[in-house]
Formats: sequence, C-alpha cells, structure tokens
Amino acid sequence: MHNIVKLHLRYFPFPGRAGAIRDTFQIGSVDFEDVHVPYEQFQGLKAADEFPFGALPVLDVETTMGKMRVAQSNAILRFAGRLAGLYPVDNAVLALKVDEALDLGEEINELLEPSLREQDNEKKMAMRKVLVDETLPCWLGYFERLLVANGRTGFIVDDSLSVADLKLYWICDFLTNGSLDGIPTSLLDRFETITDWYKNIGRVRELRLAEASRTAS
Ligand SMILES: N[C@@H](CCC(=O)N[C@@H](CS)C(=O)NCC(=O)O)C(=O)O
Repeated sequence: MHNIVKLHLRYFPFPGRAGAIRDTFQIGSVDFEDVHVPYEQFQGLKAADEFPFGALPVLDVETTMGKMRVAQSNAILRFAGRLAGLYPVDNAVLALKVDEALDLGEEINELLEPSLREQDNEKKMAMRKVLVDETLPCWLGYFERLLVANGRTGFIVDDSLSVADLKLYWICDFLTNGSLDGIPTSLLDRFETITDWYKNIGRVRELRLAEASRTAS
C-alpha cells in the first residue's frame, strides 16, 4: 500500500503547466510543497539529468514504500484530481470526457511551443500570425463544440468543476493575458460559449480556493 507521506511539485515561478495542478491541490486541501524553480537553476538541473523527461512540471511523491519523481503535467493533474475530488474516479465515461479535454489542452500547449522557443522576433511574429488567423481559431472552435455538446453548463464535463476546467482555464488565461506578443487579448471574444465558461470558471475557482483557505485556517 502506497500511503502518501509528502508531495513536492516543482515548476517555474509562473502558472503555465502547473497552474491547474496547484489549484487542484489547494482546492482539495491536499498538503503539498509548491517549489518554484528559476529558469537558470532548471538548466543546471536538466543538464544533471534530474528530470525524468528533461522538463517541468515534476512531482516528487514520497510514500511509505519509497520515493519517486514523476513527469507529465496531465498525469500529475489527474493524480491531483483523484486526491482532491476533482476527477470522476467512479465514472469511466465522465473520466473519458475529462481526459479528452486535458489532451485538448496539451494539443493547444504544443501548438504554442514553437513560437515560444523562437529567438528571431520576425519569425516569432510570423508564427504568431498563423496561430491567431488559423490554428488557434480552429482549436478554440473544437473546444467550443465540447462546451456546447455538454449543454453550456458552465463546465466542460457534466455540471461541476473538474481538473479539465482548471487546465483549460489557465490556457485561456495564457492566451489572453497580454504576455504573448502578437496574440491579442481579444482572442476569445468571438467564442461566446468559451467566454461565458471562462467567466464562470474564474468565479468558481476563486470561491473554491477561498473556501479551502477558510477551512485550513
Ligand atoms: N508534455 C510535458 C511537456 C513539459 C514541458 O514542455 N515543459 C516546459 C515548461 S511548460 C519545459 O520544461 N520547458 C523547458 C525546456 O524544455 O527546456 C508535460 O505536459 O508536462
């Protein structure tokens, strides 16, 4: 039996692929240490082969049976969701729908990756133009279809908060918070159902975090 003794989440000091994981642990009052790794330190640790797949986030899981370091943001988020009650452990069909949305989130993250890595500003802006004009509207359209098919409940799956909402919430935040040159903060405006869902999750997330912090104090 692997009883959990300690959890350490390691990621950069911004939300990125860890925002949803941090929220999930906090909302579920799951005790974890949120370790922020500055980029310069990451490079040294990566060179020393400290990360299973050479990237962050990683979760260090200490159990009564020993310690392990685990990679892949969606695997860590599902694990956090199981502990926090934000993943449908008893319903295989709902779990399938949550997984579908988590992978949709990673598809979008992967589409952004090349322009994030590009050093030449002119090339970066050309890549961002294709993202804004073609690629992101296509994938946001797929996302909107999921929300419509779920009956516009304000949640991605069924009628309550899951890790899928938190994952896509932070991706939408990244796309519209003005930090990505060449991607307008109005990107979501023409997707009415996504916009309504995003506002709802913003509210629900705040409420659930506040509730959890009241319970803890
Ligand atoms: N598929 C992986 C991707 C991880 C990934 O690419 N992480 C980025 C940060 S979001 C990273 O560590 N980048 C630094 C690097 O690869 O040098 C996951 O979902 O965790």
